[in-house]
Amino acid sequence: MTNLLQAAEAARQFEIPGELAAIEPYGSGHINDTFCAVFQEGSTPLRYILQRINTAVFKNPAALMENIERVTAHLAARLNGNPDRARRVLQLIPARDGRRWAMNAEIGCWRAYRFIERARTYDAVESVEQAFQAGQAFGRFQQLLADLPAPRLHDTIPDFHHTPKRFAAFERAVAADTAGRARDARAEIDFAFAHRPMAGVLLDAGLPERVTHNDTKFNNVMLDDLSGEGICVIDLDTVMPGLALYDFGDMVRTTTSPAMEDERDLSKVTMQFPMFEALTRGYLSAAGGFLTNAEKELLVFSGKLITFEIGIRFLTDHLAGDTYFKVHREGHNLDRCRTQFKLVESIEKQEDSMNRLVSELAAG
Ligand code: ADP
Ligand code: GN1
Ligand code: MG
Repeated sequence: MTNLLQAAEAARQFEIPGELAAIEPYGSGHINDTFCAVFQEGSTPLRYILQRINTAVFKNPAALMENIERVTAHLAARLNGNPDRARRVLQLIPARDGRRWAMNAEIGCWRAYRFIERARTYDAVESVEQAFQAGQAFGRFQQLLADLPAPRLHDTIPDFHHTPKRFAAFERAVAADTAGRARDARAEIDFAFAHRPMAGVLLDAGLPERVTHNDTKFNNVMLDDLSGEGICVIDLDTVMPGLALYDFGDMVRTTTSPAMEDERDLSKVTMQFPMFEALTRGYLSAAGGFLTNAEKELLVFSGKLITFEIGIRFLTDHLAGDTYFKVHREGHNLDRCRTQFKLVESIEKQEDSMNRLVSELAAG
């Protein structure tokens, strides 16, 4: 974990005018360390987001930052003329040495963004309007990046959504049982094996490669405080070539259940049909124009698959002794796995009606 002194030292590496007045940990992500820094220039305090990139997870930060630079520049160009552009696309602050990020042995690898004010993220969805807004914002994100000029973006994490490879890693973790936890996770392990046949379906469907976000958690879209509009997609570390359905699937995973990802009371975890309807309407309002029929037919399936995939990733990490996702309590990854599998079951129960709805929406 990064301490505040390191974060303050990192903050001073960037082209930010004024004096550092305050800095504190921020957000609830599982991978990077995020801080909010306040700089005071004269009487005006301005906020910034500082992030330490987890280089155990992102092994090539230079490639990752090049992706982010290209993607944010493209989005900014596409939003040219929009009076609210500064809040609708992340804006990197350059480091004092002119690079887009700062790095040294003491502090690690850091970037800084302008703070998007008068908007916020939510860890759990609260209304159908929010679900619609999230779907539309991520759909628009894909749409705006559809004409990103060559070359292809770097794969910041190769095979990130390759579910069969995720499954193979899970099987290895069960066999190794490094942390001696397999015995107490029998029900979850059995659930995973029973669902193995679906792992390869998206990859085998011959769907087109697009520029996708790949981590479309509901808390990765900022909603405007006044209008509720989904104004800015954030957390761009995994923007890379992928399938549109990786994004839609992760939206279903995180935007249809009212429960937190680590909720222990599984009775609260459920795929709420009205949320799914709003999410799908929002997504199709932006992405409906470019999606192929094959993609539309697999929208519901992608929700089930990506929820399953993240579930087996949490379970794998639990079995391996919590080396990947940040954990804040004993059994945290197992709790997260359980909510995912509960949600898979909830989707399975409603799959037919969800598919009927998508056919109606896609047709008209
Ligand atoms: P993580 O990978 O850890 O999830 P994020 O990039 O999603 O990191 O940032 C963590 C949180 O910080 C977000 O959920 C959001 O609330 C906040 N945040 C990130 N970037 C900005 C920004 N530019 N302006 C305001 N808040 C931000
Ligand atoms: C991680 O960084 P964060 O918390 O937005 C993970 C995602 C998972 C998510 C589960 C690089 O996302 O793939 O879906 O946790 N990111 C990475 O909450 O592995
Ligand atoms: Mg995030």
